[in-house]
Amino acid sequence: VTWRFALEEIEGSVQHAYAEALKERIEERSDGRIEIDIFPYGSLGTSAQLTELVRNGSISLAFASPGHLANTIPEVGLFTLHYVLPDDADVTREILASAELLELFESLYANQNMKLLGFVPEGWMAWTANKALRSPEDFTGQRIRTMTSDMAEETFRAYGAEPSQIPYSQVYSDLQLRKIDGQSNPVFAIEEMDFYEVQTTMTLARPAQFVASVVSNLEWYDALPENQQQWLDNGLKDVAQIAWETQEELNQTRLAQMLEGGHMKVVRLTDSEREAFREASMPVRDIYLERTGESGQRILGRLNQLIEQTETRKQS
Ligand code: 6CS
Repeated sequence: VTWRFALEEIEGSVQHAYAEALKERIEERSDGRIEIDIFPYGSLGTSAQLTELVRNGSISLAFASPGHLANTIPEVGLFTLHYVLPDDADVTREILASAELLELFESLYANQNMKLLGFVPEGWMAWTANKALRSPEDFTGQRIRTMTSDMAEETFRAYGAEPSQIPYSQVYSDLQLRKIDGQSNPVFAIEEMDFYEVQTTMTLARPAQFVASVVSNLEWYDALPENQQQWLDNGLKDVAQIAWETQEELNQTRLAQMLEGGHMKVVRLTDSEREAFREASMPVRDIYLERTGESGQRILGRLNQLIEQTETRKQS
């Protein structure tokens, strides 16, 4: 049998490394009875289209980034909020890998005919533009590209920007043609999508991790023979760690590459500069809660508990 796995990123990306690692494990464990066919970004469609293909069963597995998925599942808009997850990368990694967090979202995905298989952090979001973005005021009037959901726009609107939703594949040309002034993505992606060629400045504000989710078609997953389901579940656990290490490495080496190339100015925000953004982003939590009601309240509350528990455990 062949499992089709569709990516929202091109070859050489974090998602690609994840898919390759999963493919290797599953093909090995199944003694070649299962083959995984990987479709890098561009071969099948935009993120929103990939989600449709999973939901209708045309493909078995796909990445679905919350920034694109939040119109379908408002609660995942959580991951578009800024300064919600802790600064400590280890705490964030643990929380995103925890069964407790997955459980909070499982039924929301299931209602859309998807099985939520995991959350994959891909590194800190960085902002690029043709100027430094040191304060919310610097965003005034900036046309900022966001992922394709209404929730993804809200934080940038709170900063005073003019956000617009654009598919990933269109970002480079829109920057080049100056239809937009800036965008937000992890460092590795800014390098591999060549955004640095058409932007002068990258601002490192560490506002949020880029978080993707891995999904499958729900009926497909439920119909898998038990041993295949186990290979998949175990494979996913193994590759979580690999994905984490890959993103760390890619984000570091590609930052160094872009710095060496002298393509962009890189600005790192101080703690007090970050604090101003944190404050400006707070009202967006109310917008999230308005759109998600009790369900979002439960998720945000439980997330804060998980953060506290994990931080206390780490300290002791
Ligand atoms: O900005 C985006 O749309 C995309 N960015 C990354 C790093 N992965 C997938 C997502 O669709």
